[in-house]
Amino acid sequence: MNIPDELIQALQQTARVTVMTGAGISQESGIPTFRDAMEGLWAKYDPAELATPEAFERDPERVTRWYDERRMKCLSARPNAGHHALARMESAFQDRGDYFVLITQNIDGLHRSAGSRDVIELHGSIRRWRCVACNRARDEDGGLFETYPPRCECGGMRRPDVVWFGEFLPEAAVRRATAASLSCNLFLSVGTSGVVYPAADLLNTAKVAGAKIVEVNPEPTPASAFADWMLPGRAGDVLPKLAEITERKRM
Ligand code: BJW
Ligand code: ZN
Repeated sequence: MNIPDELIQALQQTARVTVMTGAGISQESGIPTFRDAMEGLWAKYDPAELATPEAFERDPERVTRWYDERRMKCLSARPNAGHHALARMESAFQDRGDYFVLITQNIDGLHRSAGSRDVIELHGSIRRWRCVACNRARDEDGGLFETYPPRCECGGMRRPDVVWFGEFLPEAAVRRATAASLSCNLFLSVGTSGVVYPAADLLNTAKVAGAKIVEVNPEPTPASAFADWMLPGRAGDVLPKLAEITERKRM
């Protein structure tokens, strides 16, 4: 797939880029996307029904077991060419004193593993677990928990520090993501269906503020109609090309 000339120019002349990623970028690392059918043991459950505070209240054992198995999958996953390309773009932009912000809806931590230094995690992290009673949180990088739900020293139940439907997103992350969307002149939306709010609104925020919109996705989404450039393809194929174009400017 060829990158249109006007986009090449925009990438090389633009001093302010904001990128937002979704589950599609990690699909090539073997992590199923949210709206794909879940595999194996969990194929019969609808993720949208497990990712709620109500589901956790009803059946904390089932919900924490599901998240713990997904945590294992995320810990053993390796970042792919798409994640690495975004880390390279961050360096290229920052080295020349330009502005680059990476926002992700993903909870898998793969952008950091790929070397991205500054990542705004809108939906939290599956590695971090917190107590619902005393709020104490810590990263969990070891094997599966022994009991479900896992328990805090205080006796309270622990849950993944992710954002479920009906919960508020972390305030600082939303503030930074909104500012980045308002102030960029190129906004890249990568591997997201764009149906979950308020993340989906960031693209509109950028558009209304005057940014050009680029979408990278093998399938059209509701956002495709707003995009100035729709690059149909996998993140791992398209993003390395964009990174290479960005890096070429430095020379
Ligand atoms: C590839 C590819 C490849 C495949 N390369 N691409 C306004 C309107 C309507 C509803 C609402 C609204 N405002 C709020 C709501 C309610 C709700 C919501 O949005 N509902 C909609 C579903 C209708 N939002 C919320 O509840 C949010 N909270 C909130 O608004 O608080 C305020 C409030 C409080 C109280 C009452 C009312 C309001 C919270 C949302 C939290 C979302 N959490 C999840 C789960 C995280 C933990 C977990 O993983 O289990 O986050 S849901 C899930 O969706 C996950 C994802 O981050 C998120 C987005 O999904 P994503 O990343 O787009 O993945 P997919 O699978 O949908 O798409 C993958 C895409 O990749 C596809 O397009 C593929 O084609 C593509 N792809 N391979 C590139 N190789
Ligand atoms: Zn506790």
